[in-house]
Amino acid sequence: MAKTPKNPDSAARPAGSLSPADLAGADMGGETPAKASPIPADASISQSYAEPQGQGGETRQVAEGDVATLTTQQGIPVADDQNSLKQGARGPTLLEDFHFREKIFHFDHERIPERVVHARGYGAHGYFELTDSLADVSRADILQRVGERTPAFVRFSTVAGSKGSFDLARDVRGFAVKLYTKEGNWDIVGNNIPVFFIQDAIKFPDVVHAAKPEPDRMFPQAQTAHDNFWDFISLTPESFHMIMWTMSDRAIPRSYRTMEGFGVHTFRLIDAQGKSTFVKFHWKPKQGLQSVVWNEAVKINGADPDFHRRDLWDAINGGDFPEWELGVQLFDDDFADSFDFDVLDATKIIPEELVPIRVIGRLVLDRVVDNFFAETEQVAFCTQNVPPGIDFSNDPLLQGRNFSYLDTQIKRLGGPNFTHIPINAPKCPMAHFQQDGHMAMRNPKGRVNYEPNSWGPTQGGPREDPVRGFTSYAEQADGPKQRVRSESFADHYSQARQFYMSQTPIEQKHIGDALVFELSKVERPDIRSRTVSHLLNIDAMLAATVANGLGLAMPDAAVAARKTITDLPNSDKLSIVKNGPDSFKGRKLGILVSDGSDADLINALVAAVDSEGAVFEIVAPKIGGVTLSDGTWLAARHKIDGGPSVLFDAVAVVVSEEGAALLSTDAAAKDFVTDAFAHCKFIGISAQAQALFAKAGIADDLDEACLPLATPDDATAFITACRTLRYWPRELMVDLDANPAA
Ligand code: HDE
Repeated sequence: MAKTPKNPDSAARPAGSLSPADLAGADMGGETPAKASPIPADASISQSYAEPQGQGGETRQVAEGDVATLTTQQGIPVADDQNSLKQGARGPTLLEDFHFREKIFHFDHERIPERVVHARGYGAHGYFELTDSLADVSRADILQRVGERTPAFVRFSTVAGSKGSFDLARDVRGFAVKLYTKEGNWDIVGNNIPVFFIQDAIKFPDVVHAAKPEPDRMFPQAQTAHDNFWDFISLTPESFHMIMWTMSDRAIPRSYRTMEGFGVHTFRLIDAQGKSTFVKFHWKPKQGLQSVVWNEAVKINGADPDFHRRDLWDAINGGDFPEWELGVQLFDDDFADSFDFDVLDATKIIPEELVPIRVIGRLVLDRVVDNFFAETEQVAFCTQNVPPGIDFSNDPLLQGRNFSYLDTQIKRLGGPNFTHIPINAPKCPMAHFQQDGHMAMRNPKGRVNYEPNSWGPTQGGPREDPVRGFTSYAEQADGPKQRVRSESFADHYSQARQFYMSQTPIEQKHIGDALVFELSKVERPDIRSRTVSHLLNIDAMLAATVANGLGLAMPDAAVAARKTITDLPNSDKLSIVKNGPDSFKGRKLGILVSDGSDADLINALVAAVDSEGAVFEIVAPKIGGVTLSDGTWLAARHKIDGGPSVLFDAVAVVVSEEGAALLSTDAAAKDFVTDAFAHCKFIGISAQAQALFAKAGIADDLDEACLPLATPDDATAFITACRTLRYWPRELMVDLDANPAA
């Protein structure tokens, strides 16, 4: 926008009718006048509303400065942005007021349709760096040269909730990566769970309708704990492998930074000779895997519905750039033929123990967006965006997606030119004869807009390149035209069982708890019962736990199209707990303090957190902070009511005797410690803080993960202990569901 040294319109303005220059002169430093309060303390409000523009009122002097003039979209300078044009101070508004009409018209059109699924999401920029060349199996340019970096944009999302829903829904997370390669955009539109609910894309509208709020009442929002979802699931045996994952803690991740990502489908890599190798894509977080527990998730949604957004924003802005390794599982037709399951079936994984992962690169997110709408909301991922050297398999889910994503972008972004939006535009040269349409931004010059043409190399425009161009893998396809599901897709339970068996006992408990929770929200007993009948084909103990938790008579097992294979080997890679981080780095300690807190202890804790590469936030009785034992003042980040312990990975309570007495009278302070305890967190406790735990009723239950903070030396031991993340044995002491007799 043009900068003017002085606002030309300021001379004849009434008091309270401010120009941008006035605001900048007041306190905005000339940067973002629109965000400042329109009415300064000394303005006469009544005068501002009553007096027509340019008549009476004091003249405010414009500060000399580099201030942009407010204009309309057409560039017309605006004199008054506070009052619409009226016939008389109390008269009707005039249609002639083009500034008013343009402003309201534009506001009325600010929203675009939210995504049908994955509406709530959060994106960031970064890069992909190749660490191991795949030139042996793919001709894709991005996979050739070790060390080369490719710009990337990633959008994480939940699936079922609408745009304004909360982050900690029990849900699959989208993990969509756009790689701006030199041969065009490559979108790996994946999830944090490597399998899907359905095998054929034609069932997608049904599974999504069933998961979304029920259409008559439009609730529940962002949750699957309702009749329609479980009705559909219990009639769709192929969904049960995915159900094991969504009922596990994978569906309530601690952070986007602590999730894996998966391309889900089998894709193809194609080499320069046209040879195909099957591939599955995996993103492995350097931060390790971590999730929260369900009761914690429920409370986080109230305390900070933007928990995952804030976490990513803070980490990147704090210089702690999240990173994932890109791994590939490569296999050929022989493996595919010998595998127990069909590699085209998206309800199946290929265990890493069977086809090891080859790490070929790293993805680093190092820049937040400048504008959420322009980038995160308008980014348009399309599964069909693949460069030469990558190709599709016949997975019927993938084939359906290749239609759906282009289609949905046209609806959402309003026309065929969404590739002209900067976030979607390739960063490599483009040349084609597609033209016109809504909002065309990049319009070709010259006379020729077709080919073949005979206008010669300089005027005739681009030409095909049979060598560099995208060539589909020449797969032989044959067979009758028919609507069938391949027999090789018929095993619905074996891998569900393998997943369940591969979990640690605490993770198995969480799966059982989640099923009981969800089905307890289902009103129809027959749906609950039918769901348990499928669990019997997965594991009898799990089915018994869930039936018991529901107070349900055990039904007969569901009729299975294929008998469950019960001896598939366990895979450690499927457990979160077994793949957690080995440090407290990138995680957050909440420190509850009061006036008189031990300054040496606080300083030692802060130093230990720093040297671990973690972060901390201070929680205090008042947001104004506290005065420590040595007289120094410590700023608070949260007032106790707004900083519950669910926001932190671990907590330390370092209060004075008076502070403990004061906080003992406060329900939020007691919740702070009882929740930290119930969620199996590591807790550091200063000697004086014991009184708070006693008042909260848990002093006698404190265990080995509740560490004393008696002297500054204890701080390092405490932070070292926090590396373990959670002290799971405690859960068995604090949860009714852990007691089989209950
Ligand atoms: Fe999507 N999916 N999907 N999906 N999906 C969309 O595209 C669709 C599926 C995934 O951050 C939509 O731009 C069909 C599997 C992610 O912008 C839509 C089928 C996987 C995102 C669509 C699937 C995904 C979407 C909605 C069944 C994991 C968010 C808005 C065949 C591999 C991308 C949009 C972002 C978004 C269709 C199944 C992942 C409607 C038809 C399986 C991460 O086109």
